[in-house]
Amino acid sequence: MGKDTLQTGGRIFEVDKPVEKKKERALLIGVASSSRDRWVEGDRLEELAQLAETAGADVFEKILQIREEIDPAYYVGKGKARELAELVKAFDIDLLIFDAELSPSQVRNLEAITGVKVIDRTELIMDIFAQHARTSEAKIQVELAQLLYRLPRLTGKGLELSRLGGGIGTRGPGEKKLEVDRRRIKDRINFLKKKLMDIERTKNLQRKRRRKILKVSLVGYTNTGKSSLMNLLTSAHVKVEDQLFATLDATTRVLHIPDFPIRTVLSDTVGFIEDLPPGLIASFRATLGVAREADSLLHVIDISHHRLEERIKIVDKVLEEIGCSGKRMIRVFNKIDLLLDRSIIERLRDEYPESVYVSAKTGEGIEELRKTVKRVLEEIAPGLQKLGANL
Ligand SMILES: Nc1nc2c(ncn2[C@@H]2O[C@H](COP(=O)(O)OP(=O)(O)OP(=O)(O)O)[C@@H](O)[C@H]2O)c(=O)[nH]1
Ligand SMILES: [Mg+2]
Repeated sequence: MGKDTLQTGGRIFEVDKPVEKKKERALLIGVASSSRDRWVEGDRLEELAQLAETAGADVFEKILQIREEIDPAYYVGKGKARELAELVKAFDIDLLIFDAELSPSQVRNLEAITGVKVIDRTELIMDIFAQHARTSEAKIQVELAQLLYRLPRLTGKGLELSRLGGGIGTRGPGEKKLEVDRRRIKDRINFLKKKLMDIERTKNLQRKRRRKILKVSLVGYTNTGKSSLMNLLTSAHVKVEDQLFATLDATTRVLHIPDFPIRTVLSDTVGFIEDLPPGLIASFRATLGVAREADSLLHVIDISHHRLEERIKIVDKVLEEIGCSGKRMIRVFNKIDLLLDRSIIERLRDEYPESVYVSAKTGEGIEELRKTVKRVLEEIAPGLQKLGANL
């Protein structure tokens, strides 16, 4: 197989010549405001690459630019934009993904200069949600979030919501639907909102009927092992994938706790991520309702991730945003089988008194998790125990 090389901006790129093209080839671009920030942005680009792969792209290269101020016209500056155009041409790139929220004019200018589709982090996340949505509830929620994101990005000059080509960043509401005018999009938004309100009302009724049941909910960053733990702790068969946002629906199953008299259920929920688009959080209100209604939360954390403390903060913040702060929470540090050095566990135990260390893969620590859940439920349901015997 032949190689292509291209030198640009002091870097040499070498890649196999594309033989058969199936996936969209994506170039990822991030900007750090100082060289000190480059590590943080580097990590974010790493996550963006994972998101892009989950969406079905073939990540060609990640480009990190240090730039004190964002260019209002091109985000990265015109010189860099020209460089991107060169790369696009030389390497047959289909798609540019920016680790930012781009303004409509930045997208337009970048698409004009490079000739390919340009999307940002929010659109990429929404695309994954659109691809993974299975139930009608999830589909409605994603469509609503996408329309809410795109509506203010419409300009009056005939630029429709439809984008260059198809594929990543264009999924969700069909192209036809996107070409309708603002008025009809607003009508559609109102219609979807009403439908979601109906769903929420029905769910609230169901929950009221289940009031005498104790509810525990798994929450946490995406890909930390929530669904794996759900399957281990209950008889559920939730899809487990090494992908971001594999789960978009809340599954609820009976959680059997030995010698515990109150019926208890466990729910799996959609994962969180840094900069989760606010439209998505708002749209997923009904699905996230299970976390809001829970008596206790199991916050699942991937202990092998090098930025786990930041991720804990991100999840805590989202939980606050969706009205879950102040709930009794057990921190479940998962994937301990991946640790080379276990001394981190002692440090985390000091910092998080209510924490458990498990591996959904090997089963290590699961008994301790069950015991901790039982102890916490006994504490939050005093007196209910005697009552519960009759439930
Ligand atoms: N090594 C190891 N891998 C694990 C463990 N638990 C889960 N995984 C893997 O981590 C990946 C994500 O697991 P899931 O259970 O789908 O994670 P999730 O939190 O439900 O992810 P989303 O629904 O996408 O947010 C899968 O590839 C799992 O096989 C563990 O304890 N150890
Ligand atoms: Mg899951």
